[in-house]
Amino acid sequence: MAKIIGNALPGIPWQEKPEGYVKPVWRYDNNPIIKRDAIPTSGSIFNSAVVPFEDGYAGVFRCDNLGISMDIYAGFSKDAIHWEINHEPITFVGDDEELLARQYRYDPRVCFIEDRYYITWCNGYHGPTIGLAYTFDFKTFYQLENAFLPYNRNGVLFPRKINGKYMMLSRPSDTGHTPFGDIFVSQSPDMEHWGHHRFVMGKYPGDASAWQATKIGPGPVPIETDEGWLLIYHGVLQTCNGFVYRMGCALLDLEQPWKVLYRSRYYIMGPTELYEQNGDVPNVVFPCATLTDAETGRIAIYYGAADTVVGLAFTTVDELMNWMKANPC
Ligand code: BMA
Repeated sequence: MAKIIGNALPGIPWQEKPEGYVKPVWRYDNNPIIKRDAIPTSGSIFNSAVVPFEDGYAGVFRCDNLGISMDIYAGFSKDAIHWEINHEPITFVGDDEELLARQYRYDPRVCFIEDRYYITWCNGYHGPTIGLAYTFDFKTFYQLENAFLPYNRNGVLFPRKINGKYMMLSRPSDTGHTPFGDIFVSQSPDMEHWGHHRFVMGKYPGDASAWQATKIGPGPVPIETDEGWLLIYHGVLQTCNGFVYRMGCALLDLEQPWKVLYRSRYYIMGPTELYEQNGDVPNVVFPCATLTDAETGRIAIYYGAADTVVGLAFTTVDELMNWMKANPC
């Protein structure tokens, strides 16, 4: 049995795997948990991130408003299923007006490190790059320097320093709906200067794992286990009907996370439900966060569905480890 290294969180959302179900990830039976119009001005709420906070949970939510302006909003919950999302987007404080000027913000991730919650997101700055900020209370958000030059998406921090350095996964890209993309890791002594970039893994060549043949990108904050960093990521296949986004998993070396120990040949979840196949962008499941319970190995996955709503799904550390090891790339 693999062990999650982290806090016991017995209160996270959970449902047992349905009898006879053979896949490694199963959905919450009352999905989607956040509807597209959960706040008055939202046209869709999807790729979003949640964390344990105080005696409940907090989150940062991607809401595209009725002008299709993409922004990120703070929200709070007692049970991590029913959410109160602020009606106004996050405003950041900081020293540099140029940095604070908003173009667009989307696909947030939230990562608790040491004493604060870091937010990363896809930040418009003459093209998409990785915005970075921190908060202690989900009320005041301090914006830091963008991590990288454009063009980049899917900045995902590791939840602790590794060999004395902060580490961030990302997916260098281009200006548009990038038809390519591999995962890299970058290192920083101070959350400002990022370097020592290392290639982690790329799109899969050939048809043995075609669900990840076009591009891949990191999803939730990696989960530390005694066997390595468990990474849930998205993989994309370009079809004659557009991109299809699915979820997969990989295990990265604890000390050198650019070394891939396992990678699943089969996806762990794809868009098969109506709310995943049908929406503003059909056939998308896009994971951005997990809640984990170290005691039981339970994992709750938060994902955007069809770029329209937020879904919740469940798995365990052993389900994913066994799946990867039984079906390696
Ligand atoms: C990606 C990002 C995601 C989105 C996905 C599917 O390029 O823009 O926000 O969920 O496309 O449209």
